[in-house]
Amino acid sequence: MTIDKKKVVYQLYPKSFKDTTGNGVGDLRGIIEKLPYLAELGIDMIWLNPFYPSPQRDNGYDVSDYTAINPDFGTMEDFEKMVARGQELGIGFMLDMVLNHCSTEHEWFKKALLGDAYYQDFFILRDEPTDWVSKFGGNAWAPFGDTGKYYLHLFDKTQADLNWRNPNVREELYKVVNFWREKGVKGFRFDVINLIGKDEVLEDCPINDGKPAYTDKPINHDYLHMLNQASFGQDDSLMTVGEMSATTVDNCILYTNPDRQELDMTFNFHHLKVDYERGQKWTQKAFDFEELRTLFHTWGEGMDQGGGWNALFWTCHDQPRALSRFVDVKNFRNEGATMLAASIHLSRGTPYIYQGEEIGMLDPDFDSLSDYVDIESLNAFDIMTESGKTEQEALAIIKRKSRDNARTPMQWDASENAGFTTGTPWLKVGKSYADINVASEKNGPIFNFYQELIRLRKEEDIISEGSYKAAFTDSKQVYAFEREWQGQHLLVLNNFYAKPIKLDLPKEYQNGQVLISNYDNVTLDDTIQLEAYQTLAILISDPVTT
Ligand code: TEU
Repeated sequence: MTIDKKKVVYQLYPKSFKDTTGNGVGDLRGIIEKLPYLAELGIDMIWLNPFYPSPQRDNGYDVSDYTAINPDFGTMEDFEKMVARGQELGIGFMLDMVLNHCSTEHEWFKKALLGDAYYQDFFILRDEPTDWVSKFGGNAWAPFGDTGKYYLHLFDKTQADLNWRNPNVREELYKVVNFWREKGVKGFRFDVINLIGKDEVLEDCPINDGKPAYTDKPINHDYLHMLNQASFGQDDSLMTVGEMSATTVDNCILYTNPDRQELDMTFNFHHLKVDYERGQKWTQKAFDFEELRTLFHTWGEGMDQGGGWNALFWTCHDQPRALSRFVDVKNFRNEGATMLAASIHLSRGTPYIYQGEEIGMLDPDFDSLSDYVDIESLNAFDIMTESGKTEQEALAIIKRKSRDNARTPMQWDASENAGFTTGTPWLKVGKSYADINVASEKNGPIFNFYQELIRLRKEEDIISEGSYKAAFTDSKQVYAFEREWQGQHLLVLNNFYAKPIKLDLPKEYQNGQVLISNYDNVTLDDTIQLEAYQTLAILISDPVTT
């Protein structure tokens, strides 16, 4: 596989992008309508979250039919039109493949429940549950009808884990990927794909909710290689990314080193746990900058040295918006948004933009628990209040951490419901929509900065190809790295705080060229001052040897 490192991916959450029917749910026609907007931004690929038939217990990650379109989102004809229109605009589509589990409404599970032994072997059934904890709270096993057996569900109890040890399951899933390949899609994002390889004998594991017992197992690499060979690996132009839960650099090197023919790149989430107290999500803590920086350096250097490739992102549909999370948005929304963008777009890997980041959208600032829809948040609220937190305390945490923060409707304009729908949106629009929307932000500083970053990646091979090395590692507030490619050097400095900071600039960079910054009129000298949330990238084409 040869991955095109010039490409930038836009993550689009179909349910919340643009509704054309008034049912309050975004749809494929809405995506078609807005494709020119995305073409103007300059992105190459759109990753679409699941739009397949689904009871929507987990917003489409509970798939009940892998090769059809949920009527709420449109028809197969709409899908084909969308792919064709994308092609005209130079935009490919990357589909979300949820192959670790399926909905208990899927016919495979229904047949299994009715006693069909062939389909019972599609799932992970045991006489005795292990002590593993579901990622959405509670035990990871549920009674399998009245058989006396239990089935494994690492997520919600309506998301039954599939048994990849069974070759018939693997065959069915290859068919799913190939079905969409034939429809002309250009990439795949594989959901929690490092959890598919489970051991034959499953054992209790008191560490970390049982994760070591089923995460990144050696057999997982075999399954990915087999999937690759049987489907997307047959077409060199397809782009693949694996979502990796609680993974390691070493495993991600194995998953993405091209020699191994597994995947093109991986998402990991370690950098988004730096505001967790004792590793627990449902807590509140200021983010630990040094931990964040160390993680970026460990992954940046480790993946570079091992020949792996990172998918770089700040926000996705499972995370609160990074802008609200890491930046003083009352005073520095533009500066913070652009600095965060540069800190990943200039790093080594493929950058992903989550819908709304290009206009600096914020968390919605909901007032009550009834505004939230996400099953994980609702479960967490119950668990927190049952374990002694007041409702107010629990709500304050939900407000900071809920996945719904990123899932609110795209803000198109200042009209009612932000121009997302003429009906009632399935999830409320964020409070700031009257000020922050596409109509007011397009061609504004954040949108323009994203365009510039995307353009620079196309022009400068050092951005797409260069190596990664940590820089200024003793700074308390600057995340800095150096890229190198064919004699060129690029130093990228990112001030993560509102407080300005002075830095001594290495001699060779003092005569360099400012490739991009979110502040005007930067003068390079032996000492430079980075302003609030300033990002600054300095290129030297012909390094001076000192
Ligand atoms: O996410 C996997 C995952 O690990 C997260 O759900 C994580 O456990 C959670 O956000 C912790 O706060 C993927 C999808 O991205 C997510 O939307 C799905 O809910 C999940 O898989 C199950 O398919």
